Amino acid sequence: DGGDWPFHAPSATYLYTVAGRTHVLLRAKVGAVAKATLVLPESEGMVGMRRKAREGLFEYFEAVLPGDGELEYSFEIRTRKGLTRRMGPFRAVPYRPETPRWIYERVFYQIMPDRFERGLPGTPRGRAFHGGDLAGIIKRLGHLEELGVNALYLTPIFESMTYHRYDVTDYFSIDRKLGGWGVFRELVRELKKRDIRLILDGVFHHTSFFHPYFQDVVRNRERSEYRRFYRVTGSPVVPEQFLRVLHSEEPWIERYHLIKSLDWNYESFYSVWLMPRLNHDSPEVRRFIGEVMEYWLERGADGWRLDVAHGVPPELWREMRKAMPEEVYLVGEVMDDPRPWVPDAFHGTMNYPLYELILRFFVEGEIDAGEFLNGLELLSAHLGPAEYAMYNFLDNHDTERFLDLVGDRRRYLCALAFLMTYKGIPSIFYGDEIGLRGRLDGGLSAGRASMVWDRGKWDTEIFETTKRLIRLRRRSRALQLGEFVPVRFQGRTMIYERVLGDERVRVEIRYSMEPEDCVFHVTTP
Ligand code: ARE
Repeated sequence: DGGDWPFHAPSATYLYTVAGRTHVLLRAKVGAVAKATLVLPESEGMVGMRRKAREGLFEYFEAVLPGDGELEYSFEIRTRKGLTRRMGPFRAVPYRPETPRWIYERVFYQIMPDRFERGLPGTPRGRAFHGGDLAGIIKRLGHLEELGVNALYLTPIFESMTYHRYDVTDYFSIDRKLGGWGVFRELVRELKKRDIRLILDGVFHHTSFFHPYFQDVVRNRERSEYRRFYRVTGSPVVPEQFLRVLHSEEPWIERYHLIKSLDWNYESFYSVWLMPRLNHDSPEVRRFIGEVMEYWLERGADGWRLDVAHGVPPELWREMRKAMPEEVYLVGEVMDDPRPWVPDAFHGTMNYPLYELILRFFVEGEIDAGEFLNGLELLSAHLGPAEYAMYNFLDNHDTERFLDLVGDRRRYLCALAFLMTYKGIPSIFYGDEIGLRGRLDGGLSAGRASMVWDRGKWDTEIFETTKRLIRLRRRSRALQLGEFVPVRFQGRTMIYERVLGDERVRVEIRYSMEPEDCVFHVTTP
């Protein structure tokens, strides 16, 4: 019956190339296909397809071939009921993602500047502001070099009122508290000298309430030339009482919380009044975003991490992408299904689906290696070629520290070994490399403790192992771009290889739920 025949089309999802090889995929109803074979022109023969992953009703089959040119092929399908049929022929040029070539050899380091290091004397220090700045980063570039990372992701650095700076008041200037434009220029120079690439955090879902455009809307309402920049939902934009509290003598943090319980008439990020949402349908807003992005690319940034990207229509990002040079790395902060966003709106997204799998396998121990593998392969089938450009992490400024979650140093290092030997661009959140711990009460800012510079307080085993894994990653093209070949995934053991041409790297990771009982080996047979 018709439902037993699988589906294939020569589109990006089912036919693409990476690093000189071609991936061919088929989707079938679970259990319907007994055997799938890729049939190539006579001289090249037949290739058995591997059952890659399953999801609900469907499963995927895959064959990987050397070469990346035009392909002529068909499939031979044997159904569970013993029927055999040819599908095809197809003749197509595999989809080739346009990705900046420099990203593959990179390991990212993420810094939240306020929490890293003070370089300028005299910056005020409190519970919110810890006083880190860009001069502090320059001062510690030696640390980045020693660690071996060669790309940097900075959370926002533009003028704003909070320590995290996700409420931007001026997109064209570097926050004075961070050292301003002069120090930024020096940072860019120092990074270039060391071949460390830089991506910035672009907050274009919302601005600060105190951005001059929104202030103009609050003051002039319908008469404001910026009224179409935001999503005002009624009148007045903010009620009298809101303004009274705002302009009262109370300390800023008191006013911030008092206003929370009032009403206002504009859309905002998660109902945070400080962050009014931009109107992304407006051509002026689109032009503005494009201008800001270009401005900092011209001044030394190599790419953008785009905040709340999933809260902005994908066409806007596609438009931006088209206007940017090919070498600009674009990463969207997308927490759920990445499929609407890659590979055409962004090169990659922050890999939350992978993070979730890692948590379930390494932290909760709730899935076994077999289920973990199925999750990986399913994600791989969804991402296609974009999986090599995803921004992979064990934690970041929005999560708890992985070490706190897993509570076990050995298992932390095993998870790190996995991250460094898997497909996608690995990253380290500042402090992870020294075993920095966060607060254990959870919440959004649990992992944002200040970096510790007293070496006596570092976890040297974590530091040395992190360095070793980064070195391994950077030296091996197979780890960066190789095919992922599962060898054994059973219980809490996984063995896989990464293969690129003649280079073959074998990774073995085993753990039990007993404390400090995890080992990994990375070998080149
Ligand atoms: C602050 C406090 C919070 C408090 C909040 C509201 O830290 O404890 O609840 O205020 O008063 C930035 C700051 C945050 C700040 C926030 C609001 O870094 O510290 O929170 O601004 O002022 C969702 C979004 C996702 C977003 C996360 C945080 O979908 O896009 O929430 N991530 C980005 C940045 C953040 C940044 C912002 C957005 C705002 O990376 O750092 O916050 O510019 C589930 C949901 C997700 C949700 C997630 C929250 O998984 O499915 O949608 O993500 O929980 O972790």
